[in-house]
Amino acid sequence: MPTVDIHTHMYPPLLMSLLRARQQIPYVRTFDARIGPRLIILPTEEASTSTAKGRPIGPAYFDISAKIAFMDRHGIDVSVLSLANPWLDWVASGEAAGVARGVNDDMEGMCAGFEGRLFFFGTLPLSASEEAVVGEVQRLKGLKHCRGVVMGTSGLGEGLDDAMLDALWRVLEEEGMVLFLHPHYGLPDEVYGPRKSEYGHVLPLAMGFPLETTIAVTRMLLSGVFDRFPKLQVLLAHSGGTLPFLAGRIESCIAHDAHLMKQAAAGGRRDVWDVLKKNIYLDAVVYSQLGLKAAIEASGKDRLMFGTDHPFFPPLEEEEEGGGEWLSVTSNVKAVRDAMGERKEDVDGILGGNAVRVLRLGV
Ligand code: 5CU
Repeated sequence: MPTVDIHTHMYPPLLMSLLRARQQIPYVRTFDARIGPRLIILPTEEASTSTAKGRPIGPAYFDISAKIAFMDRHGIDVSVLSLANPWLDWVASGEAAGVARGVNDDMEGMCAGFEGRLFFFGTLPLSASEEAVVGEVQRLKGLKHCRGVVMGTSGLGEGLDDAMLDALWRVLEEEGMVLFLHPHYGLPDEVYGPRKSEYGHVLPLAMGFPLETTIAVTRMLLSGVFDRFPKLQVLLAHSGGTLPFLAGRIESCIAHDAHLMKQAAAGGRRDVWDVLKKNIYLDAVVYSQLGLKAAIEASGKDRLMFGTDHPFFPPLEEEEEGGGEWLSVTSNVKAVRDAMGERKEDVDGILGGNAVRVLRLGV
């Protein structure tokens, strides 16, 4: 059974040239030639006055041969690439459709160069018209290596419980395209407190990202997206944030809300457990067997898929970045093996078999 990485990012050539030309977040810039170019993407990063703000950006972010070398080094047979955050959320409305086409064609070209090893989730021009968004999903469906779409939690600007997104949910459902939902914006800066700058990226990445995803998908659930589109398939980054752990609490809060229960009685509301088992796939990017076991309990072992989050979380030691194994990869593989124990078939399923089946990677 092949090992498949379904959570692995790139900024293809067109996007890199746009990021290098920008003055505002997101952008790529060299503040100090001795430390090289930096990628500034997170809202929390811009406030820093350091010339080492953001993160170093090297070929792993944009050069497909670096991706293949990384895959070979870690025994990854197949990768499903996605544009990294913040996708095209920042692109002006009038340009978004063209940029999305360019980025998606770049992705398709990279995949075609490594037949059988690379597939991708396409990117949507969410700041453009509904027609452009729907049209790009339909166009992506016709690209040989595209297996779904990636997007963040802001939707059209008002989050994923926005009824204006129904046209998108509808076309994704109709075309059988998986939606890979990934965080970017985190939580408001104030929650991290006055000493946040002493803790690097830990609070926004370890807490902000997963909570953002949890809130976004809970809003989809509360607004009835999964009732209106019962076949919509959503792959949640980072094992669903905290959704598996908090699902019981979400249901309990709904059961104690008279207004929501009245609506539910009238409209045949599906509960979170049903949605988790029929509409939600979870990646296995959670770095511990405890989190994985919660994900398996919530959605089932057949709905969990291995990922690395490459090229984010490189080793701190430079020589390992070049030639050794990445802790961020080995800890995820170990978590899968620890969680499934002797059940080799289940280990193989999570490491690759589920992705091959769900994303049709064998054809
Ligand atoms: O390290 C980071 O900032 C990130 C990021 O922005 N996106 C991601 O997918 N992982 C880590």
